[in-house]
Amino acid sequence: MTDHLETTLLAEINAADSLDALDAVRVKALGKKGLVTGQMKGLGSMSPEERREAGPALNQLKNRINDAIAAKKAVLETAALDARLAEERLDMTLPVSPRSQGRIHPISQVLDELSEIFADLGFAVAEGPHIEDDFHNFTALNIPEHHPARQMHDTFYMRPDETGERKVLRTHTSPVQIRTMQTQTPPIRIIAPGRTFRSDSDATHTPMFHQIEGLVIDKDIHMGHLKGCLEAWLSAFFEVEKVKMRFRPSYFPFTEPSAEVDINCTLRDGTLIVGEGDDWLEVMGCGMVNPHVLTACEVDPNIYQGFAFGAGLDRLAMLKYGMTDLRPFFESDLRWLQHYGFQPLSVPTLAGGLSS
Ligand code: 2NM
Repeated sequence: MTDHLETTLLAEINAADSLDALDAVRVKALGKKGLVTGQMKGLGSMSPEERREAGPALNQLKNRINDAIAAKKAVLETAALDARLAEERLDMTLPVSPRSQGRIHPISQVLDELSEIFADLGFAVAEGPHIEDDFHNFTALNIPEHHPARQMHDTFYMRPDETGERKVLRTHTSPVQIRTMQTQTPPIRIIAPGRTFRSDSDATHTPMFHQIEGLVIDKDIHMGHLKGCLEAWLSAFFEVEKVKMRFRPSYFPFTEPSAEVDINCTLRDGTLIVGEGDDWLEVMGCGMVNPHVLTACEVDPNIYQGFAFGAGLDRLAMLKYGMTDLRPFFESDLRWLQHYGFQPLSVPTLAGGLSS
């Protein structure tokens, strides 16, 4: 009886072709109303002698059925996994789905380009506070109180502090140069890029804008060095062999002599082309650092001279990349950024550095 049952069950286990079918056999044999379970229940009505013989035999049968089910289950699971692996193949040649990506703001882009160009020329990048004291923003730059140049700057003043001192939002990055001259000994070669503030607002002026200034202090520095330096970075920045420049005499309190610099350009089909044609475009101011400025920073003008220059970073970005309105630079409109911004990892955006 048991032998026949075992043979039948083992055959059914062996024939089970899915985990569900195998489970059905398990229930049929060992479930609450299963065949083996039923036989075990019958032990209760046997005589002790019969039970002593039938009990162990039934237990062993139950164990063998259990083992057979476990073995078959392992076989079926392996087969199921193999089938899934064969079916669910990844196609590595499929293109990845596009993900939206941020853009580099044109100001950041242009600053990166200029930092690289000036690094090639041996300049370090210097920074300083946006809220400045009167000395660093004006007095040290040879702009004394009641000097008309102070009115020129449309300064934002902070509320006076306990001592009555009125700090300002820096109107240019020149105070960074002052701080550098106060704390470092020449030779000095720095650029000072950053935010600046003037109470002014139209299509080409925003109350906050960006400047990049440069300063070189050393022995025997003259205007030839200034001219060579400007020619090198303007050519590299506008990506032309050699930019044609024009120096127009000008006035700044902090430089003497002072000049405004134009570059040669032309407008073709609405786009600006630098280095061709016979139009001129003003791009910056410059000059030899006024001895009064050196003295204010405790640099001896009998030993050291230097040149300085300043340009609008936003304006340089507009000229190079063709924006006509400055205001959207600071409106955080993602559509504008998608259009004028730069891909973080695209290769041809960084300046190629200086040729030759
Ligand atoms: C300009 C034009 C000319 C300038 C001068 C100095 C300093 F601190 F050395 F005196 N910093 N920046 C300078 C000179 C800035 O911007 C149009």
